[in-house]
Amino acid sequence: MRRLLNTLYFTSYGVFMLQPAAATVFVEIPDTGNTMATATVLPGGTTEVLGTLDVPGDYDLFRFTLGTDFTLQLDLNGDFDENLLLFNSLGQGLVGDDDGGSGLESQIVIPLLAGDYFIGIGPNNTAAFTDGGVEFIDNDFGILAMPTTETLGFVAGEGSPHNLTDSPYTLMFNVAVIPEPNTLVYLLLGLGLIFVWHRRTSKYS
Ligand SMILES: [Ca+2]
Ligand SMILES: [Ca+2]
Ligand SMILES: [Ca+2]
Ligand SMILES: [Ca+2]
Repeated sequence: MRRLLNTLYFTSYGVFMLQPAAATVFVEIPDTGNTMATATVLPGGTTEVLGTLDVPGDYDLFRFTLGTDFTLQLDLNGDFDENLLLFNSLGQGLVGDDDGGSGLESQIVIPLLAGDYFIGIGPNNTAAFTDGGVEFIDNDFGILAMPTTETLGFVAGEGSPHNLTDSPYTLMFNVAVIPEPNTLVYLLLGLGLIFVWHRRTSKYS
């Protein structure tokens, strides 16, 4: 069944709500760091981040708070081959995505518990490294069954740093609304009864 997507926002208390109005945009000025310690904390209410890979070797890390359990959808669009990485509050890897969206764009859809998370952004071959420089998750990993045991030190390129300049991107937060299994059963049951009723009335009319 097609998932219904609604934009959401998290309030100043860090609680995500279904969004009734326009997007709340955060602009990455100045450049956010690529380490847990230097990651920009997104303000409550942010639904969209407008960022830039300004100079060669610019990788971006953001921190945000999820106030309620949600199946979150992250979409990263730009004019380069986007990569997206997601970490829990400890900096352990949860997801790496390269081209999960349209074309080369990145998309992550994952059920998350309330808490703090980090999002890493870069072009193709972006990966996460421990403080000691050991790579533990990259853009091609997909959703992990369990968080990695390693802890994030920084995000960077797997090989040589990228050579992009002035490359803007948009990161969007959405909630994937998936019907409860019970709701689906009742819906199908209802459709079945309507079908039977229709056949009966057709037969006797
Ligand atoms: Ca940047
Ligand atoms: Ca940066
Ligand atoms: Ca990509
Ligand atoms: Ca890749």
